[in-house]
Amino acid sequence: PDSASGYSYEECKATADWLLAQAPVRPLVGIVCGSGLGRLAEILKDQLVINYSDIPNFPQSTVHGHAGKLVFGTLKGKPCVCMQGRFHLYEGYPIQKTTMPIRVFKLMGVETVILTNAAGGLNQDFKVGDIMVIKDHINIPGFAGNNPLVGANDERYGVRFPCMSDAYDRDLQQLVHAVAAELDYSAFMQEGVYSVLGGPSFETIAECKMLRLLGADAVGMSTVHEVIVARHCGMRVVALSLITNQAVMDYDSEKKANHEEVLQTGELRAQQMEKLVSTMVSRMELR
Ligand code: 6GU
Repeated sequence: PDSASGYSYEECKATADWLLAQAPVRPLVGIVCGSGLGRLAEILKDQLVINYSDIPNFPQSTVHGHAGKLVFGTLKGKPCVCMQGRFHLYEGYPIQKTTMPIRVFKLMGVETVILTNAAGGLNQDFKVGDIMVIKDHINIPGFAGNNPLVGANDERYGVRFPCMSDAYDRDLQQLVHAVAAELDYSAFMQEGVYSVLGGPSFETIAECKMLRLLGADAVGMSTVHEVIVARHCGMRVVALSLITNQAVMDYDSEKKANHEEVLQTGELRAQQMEKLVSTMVSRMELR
């Protein structure tokens, strides 16, 4: 293959330039909204909303609970772009396609990426509605060779073998916790390790136990591939998981993971997520 992205650098650049030509701002912060968290995009001021279907080269979003819109605007005066709806492996895209928008972020000038997702809690201390600041990840699809950087490396983005031990920016993690304390959210803030699976089926009980043994605190179907691509091209990353349900860990449990519960919990915490992210952005030191 002559491109690691599923799209060439030139295609991503053309998309970025097409967007910048109409965007009201040149974004420095890129935000990705998880399942049930799409309302985050609606708090941007002076918005320009563009449907994914109108953007040259853009993949299309297919999931209920995930709109397919790119929203430009400002948060507390800071120029942002927000993906309302992201792309997942389980939708059937090659993994390089799911992360294409992250490279478009980079080529538009974004320096800091804020990723949100809905996740199942594996850590028994976590409660539904907790917000976990991701401090590390376990990339299960990556173990099987499904990594978004597979293929020829384009040096214009980054190196062949990027470091991931510093993937989640420590200063930004501290910022989330500081902002959460100020907002009086500490009671439902957690930190931990996010493990990603391909989905779309939820985990079996044995798989949940395995992930917990491996050191994972939460499990989901997104984010990690975006983090890898963002770090490869040198953007700072901060990521938040909303614990929308407890992963089922024992055979006596009557509980069953389902998408409706995921969306409902999203609704429950939507306002606090919005406040947390917007306050964080307002405190970020940007160029
Ligand atoms: Cl329990 N598992 C996965 N893989 N993703 C989720 C989830 C569970 N809950 C929300 N998203």
